[in-house]
Amino acid sequence: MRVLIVSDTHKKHENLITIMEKERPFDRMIHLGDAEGYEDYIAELAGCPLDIVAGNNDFFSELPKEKEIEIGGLKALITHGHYYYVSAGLEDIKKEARGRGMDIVMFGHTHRPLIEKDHGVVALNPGSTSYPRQDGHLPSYIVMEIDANGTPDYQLKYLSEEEKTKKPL
Ligand SMILES: [Mn+2]
Repeated sequence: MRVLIVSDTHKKHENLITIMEKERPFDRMIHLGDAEGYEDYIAELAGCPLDIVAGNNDFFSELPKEKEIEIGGLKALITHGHYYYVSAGLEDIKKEARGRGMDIVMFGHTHRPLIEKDHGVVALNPGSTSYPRQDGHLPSYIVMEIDANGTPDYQLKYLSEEEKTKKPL
């Protein structure tokens, strides 16, 4: 199974579309918030099951604040991250995930990608497809692949300078 994980699209979809075309086929997609009302549009683009949560900019959204999902036998907590103050550090969110017996916790909000394994919990942040804040400022995302034995692999990926949109965001 192949899962595309993105976050923080903020109403700009050019890079997201490029990422989807590059990474197809994928079986499932996860969006970690700040879709800003475009969740139905993004689900249509994805053309596969989409799990999506509300971000801090999703003011009038009926999306859930967080979800516990199962991916290929692994338990994952998905949430935007602001309720766990991820901009200040990952202690709270990792503690919450560990307390709930999660294998994986996925979040966004910081616009800085990260893959971190800590005491049995994998923390994933795909960064932002639209407004990257890490060094280099390339749009980022994560591809999770689970092989036939149920072993997960996580790849943090970036669009190149050539691939990213030239339109001013
Ligand atoms: Mn955001």
